[in-house]
Amino acid sequence: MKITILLVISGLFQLAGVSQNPIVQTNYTADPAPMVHDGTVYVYTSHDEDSTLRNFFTMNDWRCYSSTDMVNWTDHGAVLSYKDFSWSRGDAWAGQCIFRNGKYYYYLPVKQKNGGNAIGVAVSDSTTGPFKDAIGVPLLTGYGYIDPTVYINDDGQAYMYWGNPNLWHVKLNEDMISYDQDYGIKKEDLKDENFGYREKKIQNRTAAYEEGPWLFKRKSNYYLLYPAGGVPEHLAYSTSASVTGPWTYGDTIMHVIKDRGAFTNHPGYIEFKGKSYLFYHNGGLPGGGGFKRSVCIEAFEFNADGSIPLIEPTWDGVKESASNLNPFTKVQAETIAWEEGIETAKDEKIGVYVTNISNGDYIKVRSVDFGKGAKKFEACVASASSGGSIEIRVDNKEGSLLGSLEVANTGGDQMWKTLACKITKTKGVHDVYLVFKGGEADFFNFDWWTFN
Ligand code: FUB
Repeated sequence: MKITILLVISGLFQLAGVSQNPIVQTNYTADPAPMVHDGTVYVYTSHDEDSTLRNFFTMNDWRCYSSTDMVNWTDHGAVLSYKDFSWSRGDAWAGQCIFRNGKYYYYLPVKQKNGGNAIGVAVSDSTTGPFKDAIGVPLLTGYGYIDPTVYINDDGQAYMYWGNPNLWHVKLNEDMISYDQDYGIKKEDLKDENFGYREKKIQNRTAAYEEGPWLFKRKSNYYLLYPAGGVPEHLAYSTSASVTGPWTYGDTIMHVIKDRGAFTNHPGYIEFKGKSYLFYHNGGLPGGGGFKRSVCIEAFEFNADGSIPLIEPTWDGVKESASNLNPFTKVQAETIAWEEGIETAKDEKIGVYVTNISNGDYIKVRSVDFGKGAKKFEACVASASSGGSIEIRVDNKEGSLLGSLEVANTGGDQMWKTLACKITKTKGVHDVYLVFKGGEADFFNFDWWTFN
């Protein structure tokens, strides 16, 4: 998605350069499912296609992004498609990935070939896939079986909740690919005191609970976050002393988003480096809306009594990075705090790289720690055209020019070469802007960069 032109058309200048929400600008992303693993945050998202078909959710695959600082997100591309479930015909909706016994289990709702709802489970040896259908058949099938959330309790028992308009749960077996048939499928009684008062009463729906549950434990309380209300959805929560309820309605966490919201919302929660973060989605990117959503994040603090405050959706998003970025290792070019104009692509050999680069496009990387000083910039690039250059600037897009790397034709857009240029010695922590300059559109592909 070429964002520059669209920004001008829609007048969304406040998005450019200063904000952190939506956290991904290269794709429409929705239904965030964050997971903290080995000091890194992974956010698994569903993916609204650029072209919406039949005025409905047009969703074919799931994507993954990671960060160690909550402001720079590395794009890992699509990690699974509904086509990887041979029994599915589409609708790659909201899922969640969880780690157990050295493997990553990803629970996903899709449509079966016969049109019914189903939840599948995929497995991988790596956080970023590739994931494969773990059992070759749906894990669960039934009307309204969407939006699974999985939590492993302190005693090792895993639970999965899901559903719209009902809310069900099962106990997953230790193998994570089957469930306890004796315990069966439990259905919540959706009463106001448990899941909030629904103002707009409609058939089959009693309390405010709508869909998209997110289950976690904090201190001695279990929390269920969920979209509520009817549409447009707000976010609300319930708590319990037990993972299986009874649940007590808490309150609204986020009102219906008025400024470029979507008619859905979808919560995810993590604690990372001592801070609490709410993940959600809006329709905030240019061209965005109900079927073209974008993942956002807000940092927040629980109230002293464990209740969740009302959280404002903002364009700033996460203001403080959780740590600085080390520029002296290879940094993937698709590690981005904010960008304009570029796109990402995935190749079996090279992985994800930045592509579709034109004059004036840029990538911003936040909180880069140059320490005692950097004097050289290196980048791995491939160009089939007359090339262009990468201007290395700090603090803003027009900030001090540290140096410029000239990129000539390398013999093909997959003929990768490492090029280097000297830069003005730079110390301390800065936001880095890699600003692309050149005559032709699409002038090179960009895999990684480093300073030394
Ligand atoms: O993304 C498709 C559906 O919209 C999800 O499954 C729901 O949670 C809602 O966000």
